Amino acid sequence: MTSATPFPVPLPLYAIGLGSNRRHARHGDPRRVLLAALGALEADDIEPVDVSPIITSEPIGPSRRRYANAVALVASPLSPPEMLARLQRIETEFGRRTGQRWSARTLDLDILLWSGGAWSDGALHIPHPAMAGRAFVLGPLRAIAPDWRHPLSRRTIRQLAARLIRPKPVDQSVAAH
Ligand code: A4P
Ligand code: MG
Repeated sequence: MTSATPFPVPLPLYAIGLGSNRRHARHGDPRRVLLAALGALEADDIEPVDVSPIITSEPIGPSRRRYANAVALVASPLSPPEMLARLQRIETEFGRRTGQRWSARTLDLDILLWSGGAWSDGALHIPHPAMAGRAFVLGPLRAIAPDWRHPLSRRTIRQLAARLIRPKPVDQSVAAH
């Protein structure tokens, strides 16, 4: 008798945000950095499922260089802390310099969503706390996972993206004065 289950249990899914606004000596411009990072992400225990188009975006924060951004969906049995450690190892391999927050960086890898839902410990928060306000995250994510629900707000990525780009309705009672 075998202990294998008759149906394979699906692996947890992660949405990983990728960002770069600095050239890498070997890989080249930020867009090529992201392509190389997507390759580095694949491993025995991280299976790529889908990847968004790579967009360029204006920097949010003090850095003046434009970013290349993308989102990858990967399936992996790694726990969230294990996944964070893996992403940080890849950032280091790409020459990420720690120091000033939001400084120009060769590669930034964030865990945006996890199919297990929400996770919070001192060092890691999933969903990524800033994702719902960032077009450079929601745009690429909507291209590959429009129906994924944010586990805290319960809104889909499509809804969150629409809220971000839709102009706020004018409050008529205020506008009348
Ligand atoms: N951390 C907590 N939760 C997470 C998570 N879900 N994923 C902790 C990844 N890390 C998480 O991160 C600092 C610490 O956050 C980590 O040690 C981890 O324990 P970091 O990546 O080392 O520092 P950071 O990136 O400088 O700060 P932060 O707050 O993560 O910045 P963001 O939010 O990543 O923003 N503009 C454009 N257009 N495109 C960008 O990609 N990126 C940033 C950086 C700013 N402006 C940008 C872009
Ligand atoms: Mg980060």
